[in-house]
Amino acid sequence: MLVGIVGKPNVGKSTFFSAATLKNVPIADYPFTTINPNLGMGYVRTRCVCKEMGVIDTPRNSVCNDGIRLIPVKLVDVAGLVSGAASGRGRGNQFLDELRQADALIHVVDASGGTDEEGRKVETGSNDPVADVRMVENELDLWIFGIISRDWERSARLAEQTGSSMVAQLAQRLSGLGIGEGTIEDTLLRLKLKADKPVGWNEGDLMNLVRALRETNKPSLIAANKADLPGAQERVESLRKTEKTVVPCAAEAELLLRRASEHGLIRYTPGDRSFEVVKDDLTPPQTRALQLVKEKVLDAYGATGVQQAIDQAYFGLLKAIVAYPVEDETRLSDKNGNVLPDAYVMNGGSTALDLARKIHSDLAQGFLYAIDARTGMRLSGGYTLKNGDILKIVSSRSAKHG
Ligand SMILES: Nc1nc2c(ncn2[C@@H]2O[C@H](COP(=O)(O)OP(=O)(O)O)[C@@H](O)[C@H]2O)c(=O)[nH]1
Ligand SMILES: [Mg+2]
Repeated sequence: MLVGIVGKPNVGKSTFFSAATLKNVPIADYPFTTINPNLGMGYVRTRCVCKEMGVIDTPRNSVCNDGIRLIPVKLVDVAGLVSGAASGRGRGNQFLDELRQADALIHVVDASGGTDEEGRKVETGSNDPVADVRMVENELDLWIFGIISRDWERSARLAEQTGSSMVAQLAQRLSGLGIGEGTIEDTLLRLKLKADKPVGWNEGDLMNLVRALRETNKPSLIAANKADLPGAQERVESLRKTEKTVVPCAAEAELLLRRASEHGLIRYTPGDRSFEVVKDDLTPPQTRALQLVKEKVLDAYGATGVQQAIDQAYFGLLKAIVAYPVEDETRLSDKNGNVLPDAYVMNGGSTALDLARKIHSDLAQGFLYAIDARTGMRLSGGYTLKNGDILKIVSSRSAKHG
């Protein structure tokens, strides 16, 4: 699973990405190093099962801070989108390539209204972020439209003449986006477009199809960033009138808190409502900066919003769940005695076999059954994982860990 950070230039995407991927808590087994500067690991934040199970855990692939589990997830900082990007303007084609791989989008807007449509700095409040949301969505739609509509009339006619469904052809065109036949069939049905009569579809029909496919394939939420600036609160409210999920956000504040925590000035777990100063000789500028974050962000909104946006993208939009594989189902440990060593973020609907596959292909190939550590019950490979499941995978082949 991969979440993309999108938006027009200068809204704070890179600041969001830097804050989200800054490691202010060390992880023992770090899952991957940066492949390119735009792709990195952030965390999702979830209540760990350690408290419920009454154990003190020793996480390896993730972190547990007093019962809060931070689990690495992938994020991609997509190049800024401007009007015309779909036809190659700006860094058009680059953003499309980065976007292709994303399963969901965090759409960052400038809630202070202080950047124009091209990302130039303007007077605070003079730009409407709702218009920016539409601009970016429109670019995404035009891009998908471009993929679908190429040589459309001829293909549609040919399909009707040969009596072949448009579903397969659309799926082929959209395979790069990972949109399969099932999604296309459902969407056509919902829009009452006949798959075997594509000649009758007009441009409006095609645009509706595109929009619906985008919403399914790239579900998104709005991170209303720069919420610390004057007037942002009003624009957060107006965004809430038109957008489904709006998370007020202050990426710069989150970056500051994570850095301060990394340097031992404060105690702060990403997503916390507050921080605690632990170093007693802060410089006056440090004290002032932290005080501002507290007043303008934490007290005003309850959090910086960066962690909340990521959690909402994974658990809300993508309906992800967390599973804890163990090798000893009574001690809840691995072979080396690490308790609840790993936590995996998985697609909603994943099975016990999917979990085995995620750990090691050998484990999946020799899959016999899984054991639910809570109940001791045996589960088959087709068992659908529930959030917080702790499972031992029993396999005829052993996986080599580490
Ligand atoms: N006040 C304020 N400024 C921010 C915030 N996040 C980013 N910025 C500033 O917005 C400008 C653009 O940020 P950047 O991350 O480079 O934007 P990008 O072009 O979307 O990647 C920079 O000057 C940041 O310091 C925020 O939460 N609050
Ligand atoms: Mg940037």
